Amino acid sequence: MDAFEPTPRDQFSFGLWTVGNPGRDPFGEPTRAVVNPTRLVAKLAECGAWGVNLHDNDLVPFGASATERDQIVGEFKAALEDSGMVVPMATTNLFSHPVFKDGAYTANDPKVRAFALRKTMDAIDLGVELGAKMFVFWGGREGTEADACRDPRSAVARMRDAIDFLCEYVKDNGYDLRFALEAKPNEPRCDIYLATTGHMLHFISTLKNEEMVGVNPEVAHESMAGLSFTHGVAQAMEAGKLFHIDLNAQRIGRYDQDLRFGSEDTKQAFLLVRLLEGTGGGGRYTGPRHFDAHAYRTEDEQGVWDFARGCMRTYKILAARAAAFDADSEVRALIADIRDETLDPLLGGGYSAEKAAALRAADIDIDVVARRGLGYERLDQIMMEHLLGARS
Ligand code: DIG
Ligand code: MN
Ligand code: MN
Repeated sequence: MDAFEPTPRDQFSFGLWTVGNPGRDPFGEPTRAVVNPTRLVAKLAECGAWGVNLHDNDLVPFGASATERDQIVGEFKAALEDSGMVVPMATTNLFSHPVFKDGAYTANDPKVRAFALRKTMDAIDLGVELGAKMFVFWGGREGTEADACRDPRSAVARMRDAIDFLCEYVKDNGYDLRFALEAKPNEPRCDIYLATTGHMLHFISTLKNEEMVGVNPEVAHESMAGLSFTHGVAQAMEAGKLFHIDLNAQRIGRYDQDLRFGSEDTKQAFLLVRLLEGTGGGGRYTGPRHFDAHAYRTEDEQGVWDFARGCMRTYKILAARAAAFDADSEVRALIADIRDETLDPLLGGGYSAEKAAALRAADIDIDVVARRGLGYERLDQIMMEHLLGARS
């Protein structure tokens, strides 16, 4: 087995909707047959994945009877048992059925908001039954085309009411479950509320049970907003709120492409993996490495498994490159912290009048500092050479 062969220890996971994507797009019909969830589980295990995630209706068709639901869930549990796969995360489809055309939790019609809560409670029950410890909320329809349709402040308030209610539902049932909120700026709506991970981090601070709630940033979504995904993930990690992550690839300025991980902006994928793996010295992300992506529409089923293997393999190759980069003595010298025994004590640990006076009295020759070269060209060139395999 080569060094980049995935193992369950890597905690790679895929949604049923990713490897089960039949290749439909807004301009064309499916190019692949629908694959049964039990086969998806077996094939993912064969590829070396650890976990499989699902929306409620990826497994239990909308409107299925209780008997049908129990039979389907029973078969799925058996497939999990046979394959050794786990279900780390579950979520609710609040975007496919036409009833959600004006949103779910933020819809103007209380009947829609009530139905969305009921559907989510059922999906939470299903996720817990399958062993999920994380529940993702992606508000794909929580947005507008005709912006005058509601006061955007009421949308935020309705979202807060829904998440507060569902946190209490989890507590009332004694479930070991946390929530991860996933942002996206647009598509399928012209504008989606709570558009970026930054918006979500503030929103979480306004919740009654904020300790239960974190974020699930997605590469493609922050990139669609023109933002640095790595910086958004870093802020979430620094706040202790990176509860889950959706890995894929995206070309800037395009619709949500959900491409194979690392297949577009390799430099940013490298910097992201370096951050998550902590090879640069910071804390390591310990949650699932979830690929919310799907194969090109051109692919047959074999191509889907090539896609899945490619996501995991690229992640492991980048992790190895990041470890080599941060072990490189020239890199360590270039990014070593600059120490100043006089100024360092003044810069952390809060304010005091003494510190203010000392800052005013400090001898800082800003012209000398301004002339100092930082060596970042050399640093970035070394990184590129590690990435391109010209330096190890
Ligand atoms: C889209 O990026 C969303 C849905 O696929 C799902 O609800 C969520 C979970 O990763 N991501
Ligand atoms: Mn996406
Ligand atoms: Mn996603």
